[in-house]
Amino acid sequence: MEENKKEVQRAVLVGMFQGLRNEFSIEDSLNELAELAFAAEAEVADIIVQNKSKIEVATYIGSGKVDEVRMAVEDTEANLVIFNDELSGAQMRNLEALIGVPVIDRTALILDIFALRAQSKIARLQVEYAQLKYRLPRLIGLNSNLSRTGGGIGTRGPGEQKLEIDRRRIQERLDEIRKQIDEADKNRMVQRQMRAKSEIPVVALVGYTNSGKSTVMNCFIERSLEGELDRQVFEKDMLFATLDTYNRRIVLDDKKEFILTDTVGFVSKLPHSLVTAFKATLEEALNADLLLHVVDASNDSMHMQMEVTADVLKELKADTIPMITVYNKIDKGIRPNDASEDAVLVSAKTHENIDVLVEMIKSRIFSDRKKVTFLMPYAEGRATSYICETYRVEALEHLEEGTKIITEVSIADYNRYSAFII
Ligand SMILES: Nc1nc2c(ncn2[C@@H]2O[C@H](COP(=O)(O)OP(=O)(O)OP(=O)(O)O)[C@@H](O)[C@H]2O)c(=O)[nH]1
Ligand SMILES: [Mg+2]
Repeated sequence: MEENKKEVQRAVLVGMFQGLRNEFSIEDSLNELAELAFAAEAEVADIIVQNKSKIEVATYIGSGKVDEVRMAVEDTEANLVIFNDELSGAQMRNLEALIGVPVIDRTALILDIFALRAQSKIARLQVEYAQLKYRLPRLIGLNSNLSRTGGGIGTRGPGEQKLEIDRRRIQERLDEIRKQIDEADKNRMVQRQMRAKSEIPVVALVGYTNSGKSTVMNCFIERSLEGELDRQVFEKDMLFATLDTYNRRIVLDDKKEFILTDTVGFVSKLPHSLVTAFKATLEEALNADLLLHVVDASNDSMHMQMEVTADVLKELKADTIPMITVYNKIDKGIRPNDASEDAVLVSAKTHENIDVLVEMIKSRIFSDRKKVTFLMPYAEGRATSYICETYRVEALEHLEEGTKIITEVSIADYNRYSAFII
């Protein structure tokens, strides 16, 4: 991966203005693209915008704009063009022929950053899977004279040498990775079931990349009674600092405990293949009892970022999990107006209001437990096994009339099975 990396990549960014979406202006969108390029270790040489709603089938942008891009590339001695929207293989090939340097799109760029950052075996497999899925339908579009196998954005990552192997081999590799990912999923499932058994609630941090999820996580680790201080997670001012899911046991001052999960951040136009590939690790978050949606309150694009996060959560079917909106970075002076009782303004940096957040979490994950003694008739086998699997059973006895179970259950289950309470 390293050998050809010395050459600095200088990129011309190209965006098409297609009307306002999510209050996200083309400028904001291209600024974010510039940050993504920076995260992939490229310099931005120039930015070109096309104000047009119609997409050219062959080249995405109009022919005049293609000329403009080509001249910008020549003027700035750029060696890469990055489009803000997804291109087809044919569009890439046509554009490369006209412009003379490799052309990639936002999706390839994001995949590349993930490839650079992926550390764990599972994250690397997931990224490779997403990259191959992205490349498969674009194979025909690749220009052999502008060889992409030499390194650089769009070609890096665990799968880079495999770029030009044929479809069948790619498909075989996809199946192989799928198997390994499924295997890892199984292990995770077992762990999760063990946790469910032990009845420790799970709280997951979700949100836009760079919003401060890992920093919030570290706040909690510092406060945890049973110190796992040595197990702080990586926080950094860069996009996609976290690619793996991290679980930490947090013990609050009243000895109540929960599992806190840190997850990969989201970004606008997050490639679908990545969402699918990361679904398994994200599912960890999806199974949480409570989500903490961390928002960077100091960011101009805060509302758009919140919307993107909401959309991804919806796609992952996690939008029904109770959620607290954590407006972070208020030390920077911006305090959003959100009077909802599910919102809190904090600074993970100065720890301001973290105690308020702790109380909110407590009231949501520990409030609805009720100690109860059931006498479950033997005809209610399914309900009995549900209770035994879901909760920690303190005592269980088989009597003549049924199974006597002493446990603590949620209010919902308390009401649902109230007929069997003795
Ligand atoms: N001023 C200020 N900076 C913060 C605060 N919380 C986090 N940061 C900074 O924001 C940057 C991103 O923080 P992370 O915790 O890595 O963000 P993340 O959401 O985990 O990001 P990804 O893992 O990339 O999705 C770091 O430079 C943090 O130091 C805060 O409350 N105030
Ligand atoms: Mg992080």
